Formats: sequence, structure tokens, C-alpha cells
Amino acid sequence: MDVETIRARLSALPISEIQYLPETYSTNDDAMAWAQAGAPEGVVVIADKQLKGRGRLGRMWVTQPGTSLAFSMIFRPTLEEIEKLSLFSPLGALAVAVALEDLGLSPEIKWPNDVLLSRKKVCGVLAETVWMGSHINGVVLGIGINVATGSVPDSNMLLFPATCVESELGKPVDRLSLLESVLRHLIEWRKQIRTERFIEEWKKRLAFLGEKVTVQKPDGEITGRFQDVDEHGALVLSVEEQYHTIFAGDVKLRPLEE
Ligand code: BT5
Repeated sequence: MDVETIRARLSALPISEIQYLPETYSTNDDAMAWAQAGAPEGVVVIADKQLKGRGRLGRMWVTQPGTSLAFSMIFRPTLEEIEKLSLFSPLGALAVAVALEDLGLSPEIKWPNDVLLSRKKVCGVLAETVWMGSHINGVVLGIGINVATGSVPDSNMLLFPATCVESELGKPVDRLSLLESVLRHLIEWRKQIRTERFIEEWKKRLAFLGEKVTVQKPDGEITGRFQDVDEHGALVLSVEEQYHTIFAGDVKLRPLEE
């Protein structure tokens, strides 16, 4: 990858600026700093290797050079979008899922922010809020995708089984074509982020919906039926005829082992 090739391949998309880094700590950190310094909507930071890729809740994300995709995009949400800011993480997952479907794959979304192929994690999404004093003035959406075989970390580093796009597809995948496709779907679906259709399309790809699951929260576990998601993307769990609404960001979801 080099910046000229990336710019040429993404030239048809409404992206305001592209930064390519062969190596960085975290593209989300870079994009957050750039957003705080006033970068406009549509800036994208792409790296070939991350030294300190981040997941949620202080967890790590592994990005191997030459085989993974790691990038972050800056959004400047409208006031109406700020009311539903929690939908930016689903936006990332939906864009990746649709891009994988375009390749002929059948991805699922593991609530709220993972994309799975054959029930193994192929992509993680990290949405972070940019604050200006006490006001929200941006979202940085970071996406990591395992593309080729070397991108999949050792299983002892993982909380959940992982895979990569090429293993599932059985043939090579061009990283820049996949990047272009994800960004295109991201930009298109963002226009619909407040619509019912957006939630429906996200929901229809959710893994474990209707199944019995255990949700792990920092304050303990809760088991019930994954009943639904609400208009903010929160998970609705039914436990003994009572509904519990669980918000994104502080939970993990696993199928119940039985
Ligand atoms: C995520 O967090 O899945 C969000 C990952 C977001 C990564 C992107 S890359 C570009 C941008 N820059 C960043 O620094 N981050 C974003 P979470 O749901 O917390 O999952 C983290 C867990 O995923 C880890 O604890 C590992 O178990 C597992 N994991 C780490 N690297 C992986 C990989 N390459 N493939 C599959 N699973 C992985």
C-alpha cells in the first residue's frame, strides 16, 4: 500500500482527506487527535500496521502488516444524529457486513460491533466520541478487518474465535477493493442512520437474535433471551418475562454453552 495508490483507488468517494501510515500506534488515536484539531467530516486515516490497536474497554486489537485493514473515519454528526450517537458503531458493522456480502459471503453481526464469518470474528468496530468542552462535535469510527491468513492472531490472544476474509472465501481478496467497498457503504448507510430501514438492515444480520445468551457486563453476567434491539441499538434481553435493556459499550455477548 502507498498513499498515491490509495488516493487513486478511493478517488470516486467523497472523502475529504486521506492519511496513510505504514505504521502507527492506533488509527483511532490519530483520527481523534486530528478531529480535535478541527479536521472536517470525511477524513480517513489508514495504517498497514498498528502497534497499539485498541478494542473496547481497554482491550487490544491486532493489525498485522500486509494482511489486515485498519482505518478510522471522522464524522461530524448533526444534532439529530447526536441523539442517536450509539448507532455509529452499528453503522460500521453494517457497512462491513454489506461489503462482505458483495463478495458472496454471509456475514453476521455480533451485537453490537463485531462482524462474524462462520461465527468467527473477522472484524471489530470501535466508535469514539469527540468532545469539545461539554459538547459532542464528532465521532471517530475505527474498523479493523482480517483480510489474509496472516492477519488472524493466535487463539491464545483471543476471547472469541477469529477468522479472515480469504479463508472464508477460499481465494485472494484485494485489500484496497475491500477498503473502497466498506467506505462506500459507510458513506451511503450513514445517510440513512436515523431511519427504520437502517435498524432493520442491521437487525436482520444480528447473530443470536431470538436465542438464549449470556451477556457479560462489568458488574456481572445476565442470561436471557436476546429478544430485540431498540431504536438506539441497545440490546433487549428477556429474563423470566422481564425486559432488560443493555446499552452498547459495556457488555460482551456469547452464545450460552449448553
Ligand atoms: C473491537 O473491540 O473489536 C474493536 C476493534 C477496533 C479495531 C480498529 S482498527 C482501526 C482502529 N484503530 C484502533 O486502535 N482500533 C480501531 P472489542 O469488541 O473490545 O474486541 C477486542 C477483542 O478482539 C480482543 O480482546 C481480542 O480477543 C480480539 N481480537 C484482537 N485482535 C483481533 C483480530 N485481529 N481478529 C479477531 N479478534 C481480535
